[in-house]
Amino acid sequence: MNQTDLIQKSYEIAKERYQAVGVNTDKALEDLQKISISIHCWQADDVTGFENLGNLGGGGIQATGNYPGKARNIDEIRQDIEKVLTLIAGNHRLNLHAIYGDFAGKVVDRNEVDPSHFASWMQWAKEKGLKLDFNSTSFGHPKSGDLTLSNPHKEIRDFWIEHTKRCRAIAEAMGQYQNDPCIMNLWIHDGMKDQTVNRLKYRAILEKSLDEIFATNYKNMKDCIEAKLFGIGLESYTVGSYDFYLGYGAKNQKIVTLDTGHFHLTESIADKISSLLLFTPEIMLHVSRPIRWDSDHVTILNDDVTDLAKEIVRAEALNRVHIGLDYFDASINRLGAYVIGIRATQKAFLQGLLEPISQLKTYEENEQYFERLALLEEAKALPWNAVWDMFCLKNNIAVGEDYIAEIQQYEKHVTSKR
Ligand code: RNT
Ligand code: ZN
Repeated sequence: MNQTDLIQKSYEIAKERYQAVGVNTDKALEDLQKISISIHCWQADDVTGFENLGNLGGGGIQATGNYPGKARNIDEIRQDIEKVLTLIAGNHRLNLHAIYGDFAGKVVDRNEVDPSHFASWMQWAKEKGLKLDFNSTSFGHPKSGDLTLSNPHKEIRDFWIEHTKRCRAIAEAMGQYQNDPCIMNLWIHDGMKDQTVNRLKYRAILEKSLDEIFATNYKNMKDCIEAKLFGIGLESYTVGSYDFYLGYGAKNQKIVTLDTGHFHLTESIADKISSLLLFTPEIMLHVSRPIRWDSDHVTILNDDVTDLAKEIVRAEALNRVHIGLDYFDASINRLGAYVIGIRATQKAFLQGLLEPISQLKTYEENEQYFERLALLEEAKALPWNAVWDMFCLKNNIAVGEDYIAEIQQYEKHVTSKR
């Protein structure tokens, strides 16, 4: 039997099996098709960007590994993303950082960025059917230090306030151009290495800086704010902690970004969804994978990600949750890393869409907790992979592990020559 026939046959069997538990696989496929993932541009080049400011120094973030072939300029990053798009199904978004502007060889400091530096991105994205999202960049700059928006020195703080305000204006221009809100994420690394005595002071400064940044109302962009547990070299105190941003977001109706790599390892990110849905307007996700101290390994299909996806589907919140990826692994083929992470995230959502939710909810309402647990257990092993293969087949993209060979070819002909 050829591959297509095999997939179709398996799908028909899976479809019947799912019908027995009240799940419509055709509907799940339709719903999966509508889920957009915001693909982070920074996996392509280890979060380097295209500024012409010389060697910046200044920390805040770090990719590890030196696998050959990283994108060195805008043309290469676009070429790589285009290749990735041929290996995944669905309509997606591209998430840009401010350091990825089209600066055309000019020196443009962070407090000088404006929408014109992103005009070519907007055009390119439109041609490729991608929508854009955006991020301010406060790391990797001589003025980054340990404190940016929470810096007591007005001059440094104002520099970053100006940068972030400009980024919001850029996001607004993107949203207007693409006729769809651009989601702008704000993450800063601010913190201290050792015991911090006046913890309130820096948080109060950050609150004031944010108020100033958000004073302008825009129609075509949405703000989100991202917390972190700690940064390397800033282990004792993180100004923008989860409590801080949760409070700020609830009070000021801003979207809180949940980066799955930014919490204590035993903390359930899935369980945060239903609380955020009650108190903040929407949710932004950075789907990642924490390993010990590193929060940025390639996303894979693990319980954390499937629990998260299931929770969102169970809460019927797909229209209020923006799904983005955030990892940067420089130790393996970078395009391969994209495809693994995007496919894993889609598989997690497919599993969520294929859950026998109405039966599970009925059991719960009737306090039939044995039945609920039993069905949850059985549902884990239902043939979701046959539905996944059908998704790939219908979208005319590589099925199963077939994409490995395609990435190898691209590496042979393109990235290995860089
Ligand atoms: C860092 C945050 C942040 C960055 C990107 C590059 O810990 O997760 O989202 O990864 O902005
Ligand atoms: Zn993140």
